[in-house]
Amino acid sequence: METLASQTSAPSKKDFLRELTKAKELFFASRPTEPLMRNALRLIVNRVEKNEERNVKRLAEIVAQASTQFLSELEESSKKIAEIGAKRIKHDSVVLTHCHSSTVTALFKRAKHEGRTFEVICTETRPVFQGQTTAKEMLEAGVKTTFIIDSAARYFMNSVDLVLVGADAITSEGNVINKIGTSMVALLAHEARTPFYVVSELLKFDPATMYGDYEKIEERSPSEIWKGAPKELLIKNPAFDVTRRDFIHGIICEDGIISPHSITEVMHRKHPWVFE
Ligand code: RUB
Repeated sequence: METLASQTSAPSKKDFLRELTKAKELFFASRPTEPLMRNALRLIVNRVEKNEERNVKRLAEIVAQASTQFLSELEESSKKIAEIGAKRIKHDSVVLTHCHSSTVTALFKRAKHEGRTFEVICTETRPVFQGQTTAKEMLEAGVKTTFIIDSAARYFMNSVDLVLVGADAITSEGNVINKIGTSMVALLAHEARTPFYVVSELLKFDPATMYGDYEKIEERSPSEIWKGAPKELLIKNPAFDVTRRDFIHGIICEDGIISPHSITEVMHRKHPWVFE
């Protein structure tokens, strides 16, 4: 958006807004399960629309400012989340995580920095093994780490004190969309009575779900699962799944640890522009 804005030759604010909206729609279509990106674009277009300025060059500067502000607020949120969430990591505890979430690993690093001793169990996260990224990052941070196959999650769940996962999207009902397998881990945690928390910036909230839309689940290439599979074989590769709010103890976000039920209310208070 920033590049588009800096290179624009739009003669008027109306044309500039048309260009921005077109680009926004292209980005929206590029990744279906990405509300954070959509909220960033919403913020940028909203800032331009609301500004009294009519000069296109200055409006382009507003685009740049809004993007920088969005990114720095996101960084701030991640720090705040780590600060809040690290307190939930008890001494000598075992924490399981699924996939790779930079928000979750920042929280782990903060807990480690504060001197807590804990262990992390990472699921490998088939088909593309993002668990390896988590495992490497944790080892580099000096955290004792165990790597398991996804289907061993129940085997280990009884020795886990806490489950922390990231989020790709949060719906208006407080359900969470995250890497495929997350809802299975949540069910296991529920059955073993292990607290299950989602660690996420509020801006992963998808306002479209409020107005009836379902969060779309991105379907990735079958070759990620089996290269050279028999041609007649049907392979399905959904990248994400939905974890119902009933299985989520809380969402650890920059506003504190909130109930998934309160997400819409919190968003109305903190980021009312997402609903516009
Ligand atoms: C990554 C994934 C992560 C969330 C949150 O899946 O599901 O848990 O994106 O990550 P993929 P973060 O690798 O397929 O995108 O906290 O870094 O935003």
